[in-house]
Amino acid sequence: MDVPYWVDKAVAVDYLIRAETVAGFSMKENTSSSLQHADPAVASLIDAERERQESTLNLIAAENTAPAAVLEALGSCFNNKTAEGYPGRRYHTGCGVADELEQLAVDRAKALFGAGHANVQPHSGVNANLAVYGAVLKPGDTILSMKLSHGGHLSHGDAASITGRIFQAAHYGVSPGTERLDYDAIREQALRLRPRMLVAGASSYPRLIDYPALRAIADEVSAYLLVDMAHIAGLVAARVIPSPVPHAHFVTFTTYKTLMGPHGGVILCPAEFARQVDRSIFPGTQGTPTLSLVAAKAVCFHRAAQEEFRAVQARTLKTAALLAAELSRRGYRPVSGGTDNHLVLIDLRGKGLTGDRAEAALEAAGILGNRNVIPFDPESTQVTSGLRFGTPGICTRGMGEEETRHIAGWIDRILSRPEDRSVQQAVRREVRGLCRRFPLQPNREEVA
Ligand code: DSN
Repeated sequence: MDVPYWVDKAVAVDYLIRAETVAGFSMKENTSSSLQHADPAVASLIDAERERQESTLNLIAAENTAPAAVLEALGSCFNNKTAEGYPGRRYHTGCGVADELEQLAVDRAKALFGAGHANVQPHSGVNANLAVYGAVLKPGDTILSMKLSHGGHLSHGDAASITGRIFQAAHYGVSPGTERLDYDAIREQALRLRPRMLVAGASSYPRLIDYPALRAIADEVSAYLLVDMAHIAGLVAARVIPSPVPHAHFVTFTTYKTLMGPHGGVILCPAEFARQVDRSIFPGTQGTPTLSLVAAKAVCFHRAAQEEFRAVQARTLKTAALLAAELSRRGYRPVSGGTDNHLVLIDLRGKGLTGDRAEAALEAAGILGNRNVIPFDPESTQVTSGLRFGTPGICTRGMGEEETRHIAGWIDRILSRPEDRSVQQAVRREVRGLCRRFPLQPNREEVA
């Protein structure tokens, strides 16, 4: 079987395995005949990506599968509308329906999270964060946030991000002993640095965050509190973990992770900050909103208010804790000892492995996690000592505790002999079998 030039080594193994096993796995034709006619190259890549998603186990903590209703809204004729401004205050004609749509999305976001105001226009989480900074900070102001290497995010003032150039960024981390946030230490730092904004939220912190404690610190130093809840927004919407909304001045999030929606961002705040936030998005940092994305966000919020969604989020929490426990009893150390949310961060050093090797070996077997630095990691961000897993993707397709136990066993089989192609191929076949039992399709046909 020919392997295209763009396929990297790990995926190439997958191609070879597919050549042997594809007979038992039917690839679906998902693209419409109009796309296949207009652009067969793109149509075939979309079909290949669909097949990849169908036949692999997605344990990437930042990913999920959006239902068909979300994808349909995303591909709708709202794409064709330009609508600078806000409902009732546009700079283009023909915006009556667009106004209704955006207001619906705003109202749903406010109701879902109990917020005074919602801006649903950010194209991404980074854009949402930039706009919050722009709403109340001046260049050169100090922000205090979680450091990237301990689980924070680039857009929280990391040196590699423009946010680190615009603002004086200082960072707090986790304690070496507990690998958890130390609120006394954060308070001491805040008292010393007097930041204008305290930023919380993380991409690889497996524990709950104490929002009332952070708000008390922010109030003590007259700082704003921004919580970026991108990873956990679905869990918060389902009320299976505490919400930052009652405690923070600003809350930002993306809609595509635990929330199961489209790729985009949202800002929540009390009504008193509505004008500043809205002006900071448009005209401050963005032009016209992507209305098809706003439509997909509206669908996502509607779905997140339903009982089925809550059940998936509750199962996500349960399976993440189980995955941590199952890996732990096989000798893989979960950072901080376990998890309170959807993700598990594994320290591989006890197994003599690095994140890059482990990630590649698992991918060859169709199990997708990602290499990730752990707190105080001696390795570079390319190599890393850690692997990050999340259970949103498998729970969305209906898997639960029994499947999570199987998956933990497969991870161990692979990582015990990471260079062994025959083990990878054997597990790959079993992974395909499990994926066939839990197709993505039923999720895509669920309620809108
Ligand atoms: N923030 C990145 C992550 O957590 O993987 C992308 O969403």
